[in-house]
Amino acid sequence: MTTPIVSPLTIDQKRQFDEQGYCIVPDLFSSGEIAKIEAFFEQYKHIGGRVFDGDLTYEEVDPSQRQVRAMNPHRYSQQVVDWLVHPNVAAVLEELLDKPALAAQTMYYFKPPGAKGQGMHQDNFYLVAQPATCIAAWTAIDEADVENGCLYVVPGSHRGDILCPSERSKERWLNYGDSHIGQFPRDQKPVPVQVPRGSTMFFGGNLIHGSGPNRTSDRWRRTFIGHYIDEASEQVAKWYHPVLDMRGAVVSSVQQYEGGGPCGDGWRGAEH
Ligand SMILES: O=C(O)CCC(=O)C(=O)O
Repeated sequence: MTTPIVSPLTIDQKRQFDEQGYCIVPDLFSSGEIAKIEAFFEQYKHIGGRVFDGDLTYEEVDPSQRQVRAMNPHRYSQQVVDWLVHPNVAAVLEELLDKPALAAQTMYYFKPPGAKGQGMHQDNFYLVAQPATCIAAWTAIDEADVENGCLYVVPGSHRGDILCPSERSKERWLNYGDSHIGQFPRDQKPVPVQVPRGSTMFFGGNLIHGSGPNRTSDRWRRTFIGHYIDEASEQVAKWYHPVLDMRGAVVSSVQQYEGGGPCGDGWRGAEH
Protein backbone atom coordinates (compact mmCIF):
# COMPACT_ATOMS: atom_id res chain seq x y z
CA MET A 1 0.00 0.00 0.00
CA THR A 2 1.42 3.42 -0.93
CA THR A 3 1.42 6.26 1.60
CA PRO A 4 -0.83 9.10 0.41
CA ILE A 5 1.03 12.37 -0.22
CA VAL A 6 -0.14 14.83 2.42
CA SER A 7 -0.14 18.45 1.31
CA PRO A 8 1.35 20.88 3.83
CA LEU A 9 -1.36 23.39 2.86
CA THR A 10 -5.11 23.39 3.16
CA ILE A 11 -7.22 23.96 0.06
CA ASP A 12 -8.07 27.45 1.35
CA GLN A 13 -4.42 28.39 1.93
CA LYS A 14 -3.46 27.25 -1.57
CA ARG A 15 -6.44 29.05 -3.11
CA GLN A 16 -5.62 32.27 -1.26
CA PHE A 17 -2.01 32.10 -2.48
CA ASP A 18 -3.11 31.49 -6.08
CA GLU A 19 -5.84 34.14 -6.10
CA GLN A 20 -4.48 36.83 -3.78
CA GLY A 21 -0.73 36.22 -3.80
CA TYR A 22 -0.27 35.29 -0.14
CA CYS A 23 -1.33 32.85 2.57
CA ILE A 24 -0.67 32.31 6.29
CA VAL A 25 0.43 28.94 7.66
CA PRO A 26 0.55 28.34 11.44
CA ASP A 27 3.02 26.23 13.41
CA LEU A 28 5.68 25.41 10.82
CA PHE A 29 8.11 26.23 13.61
CA SER A 30 7.44 24.71 17.02
CA SER A 31 6.89 27.08 19.95
CA GLY A 32 10.34 26.02 21.21
CA GLU A 33 11.92 27.02 17.87
CA ILE A 34 10.14 30.38 17.89
CA ALA A 35 11.48 31.01 21.42
CA LYS A 36 15.00 30.10 20.21
CA ILE A 37 14.77 32.47 17.22
CA GLU A 38 13.60 35.22 19.57
CA ALA A 39 16.41 34.59 22.07
CA PHE A 40 19.05 34.39 19.32
CA PHE A 41 18.12 37.77 17.86
CA GLU A 42 17.74 39.45 21.26
CA GLN A 43 21.38 38.55 21.85
CA TYR A 44 22.27 39.54 18.29
CA LYS A 45 20.69 42.96 18.82
CA HIS A 46 22.86 43.58 21.85
CA ILE A 47 26.17 42.41 20.40
CA GLY A 48 25.66 43.75 16.86
CA GLY A 49 27.44 42.35 13.81
CA ARG A 50 31.08 42.43 14.79
CA VAL A 51 31.01 39.16 16.68
CA PHE A 52 29.72 37.52 13.53
CA ASP A 53 32.92 37.56 11.47
CA GLY A 54 33.76 41.24 11.44
CA ASP A 55 31.00 42.04 8.98
CA LEU A 56 28.16 44.50 9.50
CA THR A 57 25.25 42.14 9.84
CA TYR A 58 23.02 44.31 12.02
CA GLU A 59 21.98 47.15 9.81
CA GLU A 60 20.52 50.45 11.00
CA VAL A 61 18.63 51.37 7.87
CA ASP A 62 17.52 54.69 9.22
CA PRO A 63 18.48 55.33 12.86
CA SER A 64 16.41 58.54 13.02
CA GLN A 65 13.30 56.56 12.15
CA ARG A 66 14.25 53.53 14.23
CA GLN A 67 13.86 51.16 11.29
CA VAL A 68 16.35 48.48 12.19
CA ARG A 69 16.91 45.05 10.75
CA ALA A 70 19.58 42.38 10.49
CA MET A 71 20.56 41.53 6.92
CA ASN A 72 21.58 38.00 5.95
CA PRO A 73 22.44 36.69 9.43
CA HIS A 74 22.52 33.17 7.91
CA ARG A 75 25.88 34.06 6.35
CA TYR A 76 27.35 34.17 9.85
CA SER A 77 25.46 31.50 11.73
CA GLN A 78 24.68 27.86 10.94
CA GLN A 79 21.79 28.12 13.40
CA VAL A 80 20.12 30.72 11.16
CA VAL A 81 20.76 28.52 8.08
CA ASP A 82 18.86 25.74 9.85
CA TRP A 83 15.85 28.03 10.34
CA LEU A 84 16.12 29.32 6.74
CA VAL A 85 15.97 25.79 5.30
CA HIS A 86 13.56 24.40 7.89
CA PRO A 87 11.94 21.23 6.42
CA ASN A 88 8.39 22.40 7.13
CA VAL A 89 9.05 25.69 5.33
CA ALA A 90 10.72 23.76 2.48
CA ALA A 91 7.61 21.57 2.09
CA VAL A 92 5.27 24.56 1.79
CA LEU A 93 7.60 26.32 -0.65
CA GLU A 94 7.81 23.24 -2.84
CA GLU A 95 4.03 23.04 -2.94
CA LEU A 96 3.68 26.74 -3.83
CA LEU A 97 6.50 26.82 -6.37
CA ASP A 98 5.78 23.39 -7.79
CA LYS A 99 9.55 22.80 -7.58
CA PRO A 100 12.09 22.56 -4.77
CA ALA A 101 13.11 25.98 -3.43
CA LEU A 102 16.55 27.56 -3.14
CA ALA A 103 17.29 29.99 -0.29
CA ALA A 104 18.61 33.45 -1.16
CA GLN A 105 18.25 35.84 1.80
CA THR A 106 17.45 36.22 5.49
CA MET A 107 16.31 39.34 7.31
CA TYR A 108 15.18 39.95 10.86
CA TYR A 109 13.09 43.05 11.48
CA PHE A 110 13.23 44.31 15.06
CA LYS A 111 10.74 47.12 14.40
CA PRO A 112 10.72 48.69 17.86
CA PRO A 113 7.98 51.04 19.15
CA GLY A 114 8.07 54.23 17.07
CA ALA A 115 9.74 52.55 14.04
CA LYS A 116 8.66 53.71 10.63
CA GLY A 117 7.11 51.33 8.10
CA GLN A 118 8.50 49.83 4.92
CA GLY A 119 7.57 51.55 1.64
CA MET A 120 5.41 49.60 -0.79
CA HIS A 121 7.47 47.44 -3.10
CA GLN A 122 7.74 44.11 -4.93
CA ASP A 123 10.54 41.80 -3.85
CA ASN A 124 11.45 40.61 -7.33
CA PHE A 125 12.34 44.19 -8.25
CA TYR A 126 15.36 43.63 -5.99
CA LEU A 127 16.07 39.90 -6.42
CA VAL A 128 15.48 39.87 -10.18
CA ALA A 129 14.96 36.08 -10.11
CA GLN A 130 14.33 34.78 -13.64
CA PRO A 131 12.55 33.11 -15.35
CA ALA A 132 10.13 32.74 -12.39
CA THR A 133 9.70 35.09 -9.46
CA CYS A 134 10.83 34.81 -5.83
CA ILE A 135 8.79 34.04 -2.71
CA ALA A 136 9.03 35.17 0.93
CA ALA A 137 8.40 33.25 4.15
CA TRP A 138 7.70 35.89 6.82
CA THR A 139 7.42 34.45 10.34
CA ALA A 140 5.95 36.60 13.10
CA ILE A 141 7.92 36.49 16.34
CA ASP A 142 5.47 39.01 17.84
CA GLU A 143 1.85 39.10 16.80
CA ALA A 144 1.76 41.64 13.95
CA ASP A 145 -1.27 43.92 13.81
CA VAL A 146 -2.20 47.36 12.52
CA GLU A 147 -0.97 49.11 15.68
CA ASN A 148 2.55 47.65 15.71
CA GLY A 149 3.11 47.80 11.95
CA CYS A 150 1.90 44.65 10.21
CA LEU A 151 2.32 44.10 6.48
CA TYR A 152 -0.09 45.65 3.98
CA VAL A 153 -0.58 43.90 0.65
CA VAL A 154 -2.43 44.60 -2.57
CA PRO A 155 -4.31 41.31 -3.08
CA GLY A 156 -4.06 40.01 -6.63
CA SER A 157 -1.13 42.28 -7.57
CA HIS A 158 1.14 39.21 -7.78
CA ARG A 159 -0.37 38.60 -11.21
CA GLY A 160 0.92 41.95 -12.50
CA ASP A 161 4.32 43.00 -13.74
CA ILE A 162 7.11 44.59 -11.77
CA LEU A 163 6.24 48.29 -11.73
CA CYS A 164 9.38 50.17 -12.57
CA PRO A 165 10.35 53.48 -10.99
CA SER A 166 10.27 56.77 -12.78
CA GLU A 167 12.01 59.94 -11.58
CA ARG A 168 8.80 61.94 -11.89
CA SER A 169 6.55 59.66 -9.94
CA LYS A 170 8.68 58.35 -7.10
CA GLU A 171 6.03 57.71 -4.50
CA ARG A 172 5.71 57.73 -0.78
CA TRP A 173 2.97 55.51 0.47
CA LEU A 174 1.17 57.11 3.42
CA ASN A 175 4.58 58.54 4.35
CA TYR A 176 5.76 55.12 5.41
CA GLY A 177 8.89 55.17 3.30
CA ASP A 178 10.18 55.35 -0.24
CA SER A 179 8.77 52.94 -2.73
CA HIS A 180 10.28 51.88 -6.04
CA ILE A 181 6.82 51.74 -7.52
CA GLY A 182 6.49 54.47 -10.13
CA GLN A 183 2.76 54.50 -10.63
CA PHE A 184 0.96 53.06 -7.69
CA PRO A 185 -2.28 51.41 -8.82
CA ARG A 186 -4.62 53.75 -6.96
CA ASP A 187 -7.63 51.59 -7.72
CA GLN A 188 -6.03 48.72 -5.80
CA LYS A 189 -6.26 49.28 -2.08
CA PRO A 190 -3.63 47.79 0.24
CA VAL A 191 -5.15 45.70 3.05
CA PRO A 192 -3.52 44.95 6.43
CA VAL A 193 -2.59 41.34 7.18
CA GLN A 194 -2.61 40.40 10.85
CA VAL A 195 -0.27 37.47 11.65
CA PRO A 196 -0.17 35.67 15.03
CA ARG A 197 3.14 34.87 16.74
CA GLY A 198 4.63 31.70 15.27
CA SER A 199 2.66 31.81 12.00
CA THR A 200 4.37 32.20 8.64
CA MET A 201 3.04 34.33 5.82
CA PHE A 202 4.13 33.31 2.30
CA PHE A 203 3.93 35.83 -0.53
CA GLY A 204 5.06 35.99 -4.12
CA GLY A 205 7.79 38.27 -5.48
CA ASN A 206 5.45 40.42 -7.62
CA LEU A 207 2.96 41.07 -4.79
CA ILE A 208 2.86 44.78 -3.89
CA HIS A 209 3.44 45.04 -0.16
CA GLY A 210 4.85 47.24 2.57
CA SER A 211 4.25 47.79 6.26
CA GLY A 212 2.80 50.44 8.52
CA PRO A 213 4.71 52.26 11.28
CA ASN A 214 4.83 50.85 14.79
CA ARG A 215 2.52 53.28 16.58
CA THR A 216 2.72 51.54 19.94
CA SER A 217 4.84 52.73 22.84
CA ASP A 218 5.62 49.30 24.24
CA ARG A 219 5.28 46.53 21.61
CA TRP A 220 7.98 45.44 19.14
CA ARG A 221 7.11 43.82 15.83
CA ARG A 222 9.83 41.26 15.29
CA THR A 223 9.87 39.05 12.21
CA PHE A 224 12.18 36.40 10.79
CA ILE A 225 12.11 36.47 6.97
CA GLY A 226 13.54 34.13 4.33
CA HIS A 227 13.50 34.84 0.60
CA TYR A 228 13.58 31.97 -1.87
CA ILE A 229 13.70 31.28 -5.58
CA ASP A 230 12.86 28.07 -7.39
CA GLU A 231 15.31 25.38 -8.42
CA ALA A 232 14.88 26.19 -12.11
CA SER A 233 15.99 29.82 -11.65
CA GLU A 234 18.66 30.85 -14.13
CA GLN A 235 19.63 34.07 -12.36
CA VAL A 236 19.22 36.14 -9.21
CA ALA A 237 20.89 39.46 -8.34
CA LYS A 238 24.48 39.17 -7.13
CA TRP A 239 23.49 40.50 -3.70
CA TYR A 240 21.71 37.17 -3.00
CA HIS A 241 24.67 34.87 -3.58
CA PRO A 242 25.67 32.36 -2.40
CA VAL A 243 22.33 30.65 -2.98
CA LEU A 244 21.68 27.55 -0.86
CA ASP A 245 19.62 24.46 -1.49
CA MET A 246 17.15 23.37 1.19
CA ARG A 247 19.78 21.18 2.85
CA GLY A 248 21.97 24.26 3.30
CA ALA A 249 24.53 23.44 0.59
CA VAL A 250 25.81 26.13 -1.79
CA VAL A 251 24.36 25.93 -5.31
CA SER A 252 26.43 27.17 -8.25
CA SER A 253 23.93 26.75 -11.11
CA VAL A 254 22.27 30.19 -10.67
CA GLN A 255 23.92 33.12 -12.51
CA GLN A 256 24.71 36.39 -10.71
CA TYR A 257 22.71 39.29 -12.19
CA GLU A 258 24.58 42.61 -11.89
CA GLY A 259 21.50 44.78 -11.14
CA GLY A 260 18.94 44.49 -8.35
CA GLY A 261 19.79 45.32 -4.75
CA PRO A 262 18.99 44.65 -1.10
CA CYS A 263 15.34 43.93 -0.49
CA GLY A 264 13.16 46.94 0.28
CA ASP A 265 16.07 49.39 -0.02
CA GLY A 266 15.50 52.86 -1.49
CA TRP A 267 14.83 52.19 -5.15
CA ARG A 268 17.85 54.21 -6.25
CA GLY A 269 19.97 51.31 -5.01
CA ALA A 270 18.35 48.91 -7.42
CA GLU A 271 19.27 49.27 -11.07
CA HIS A 272 16.89 48.10 -13.71
O1 LIG B 1 8.39 43.30 7.57
C1 LIG B 1 8.36 44.37 7.00
O2 LIG B 1 8.01 45.42 7.55
C2 LIG B 1 8.74 44.44 5.54
C3 LIG B 1 9.21 43.11 5.03
C4 LIG B 1 9.30 43.03 3.57
O3 LIG B 1 9.02 43.97 2.86
C5 LIG B 1 9.71 41.78 2.94
O4 LIG B 1 9.93 40.77 3.63
O5 LIG B 1 9.85 41.76 1.70
